Amino acid sequence: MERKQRLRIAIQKSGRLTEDSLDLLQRCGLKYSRGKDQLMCYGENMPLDVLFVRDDDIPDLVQEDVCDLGIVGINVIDEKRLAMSARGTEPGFELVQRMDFGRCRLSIAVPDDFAYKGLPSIAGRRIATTYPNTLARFLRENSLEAEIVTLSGAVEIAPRLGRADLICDLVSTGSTLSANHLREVTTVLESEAALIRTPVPLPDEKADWVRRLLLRIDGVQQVRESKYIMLHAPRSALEEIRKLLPGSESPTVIPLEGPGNKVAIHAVCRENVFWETLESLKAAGASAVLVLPVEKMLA
Ligand code: PRT
Ligand code: ZN
Repeated sequence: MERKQRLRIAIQKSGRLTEDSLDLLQRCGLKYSRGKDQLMCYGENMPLDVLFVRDDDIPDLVQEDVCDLGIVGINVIDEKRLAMSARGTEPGFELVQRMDFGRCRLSIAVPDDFAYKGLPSIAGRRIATTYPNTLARFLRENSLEAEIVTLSGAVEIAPRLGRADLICDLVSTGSTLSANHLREVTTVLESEAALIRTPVPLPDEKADWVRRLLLRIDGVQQVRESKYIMLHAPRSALEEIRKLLPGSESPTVIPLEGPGNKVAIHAVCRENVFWETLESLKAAGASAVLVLPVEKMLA
């Protein structure tokens, strides 16, 4: 197949999204040659090639039609969009779907000794961030005026260096904030990884592969949390057990051989099954409980 006929997806070369992005593509059935340390991987069993780049470059690569698709954080997408609209231009990429990884939030954090009494406390202050446009929108939406100090990194040390009074940065566990004597006070944006695509119409064959890939991504995301659960229980406990099974629609109920009124219950749970759930199931009369991972699912 000619190169122009092959889909190209940009993913982060080395960072927080790399492993999950590659894992997703592999779960979608992609087999590729070459290691991920190189710039590009070629799909062996699908007309899909993977380009490894810095995450900040992904929206531009899709916009410039170098890549048809990209996986990047909503934080990067939003900042890019807002920066473009501030310049009066329209982004040349579309958000297709949010992913179930790369979760984090863009938050405002203040030094431990900052007397924070709600949002008005940040008015007139200097806020360090690498997301000036997203922060500006937040300030606008909350009718606040503050000085935005745009940095290219190491935002968390800005207050200690006297460059800012507070910060607006990405947070996941919050341990970086506490290590820097900062505390999170409000969320500006909830983020996770997302798939973007070029708005340019693709030739039929490519468009068809995009459609297939999206269906597979859907399937992968659905099974990630899903579990297949099997157990035995007295028929009288059926109702209670059904209520305990997280996110399952209609379980299969199979009568068991032998005396007594026991049944086997099989169900797909679309949420993770925790030990607490198993303990509750047991308390409700379940025995021989098995929880199995689901490998593939096609609705
Ligand atoms: O080199 P390149 O430019 O590609 O990488 P990068 O350094 O810009 O990005 P990277 O790998 O740090 O993050 C890529 C994307 O992962 C981000 O754009 C977010 O969409 C997402 N993400 C998820 C995060 C975090 N979680 C996260 N915790 N990005 C950054 N962080 C930072 C956070 O700001 C803090 O400094 O990680 C540090 C640890 O966070 P805590 O809260 O767990 O301590
Ligand atoms: Zn980056």
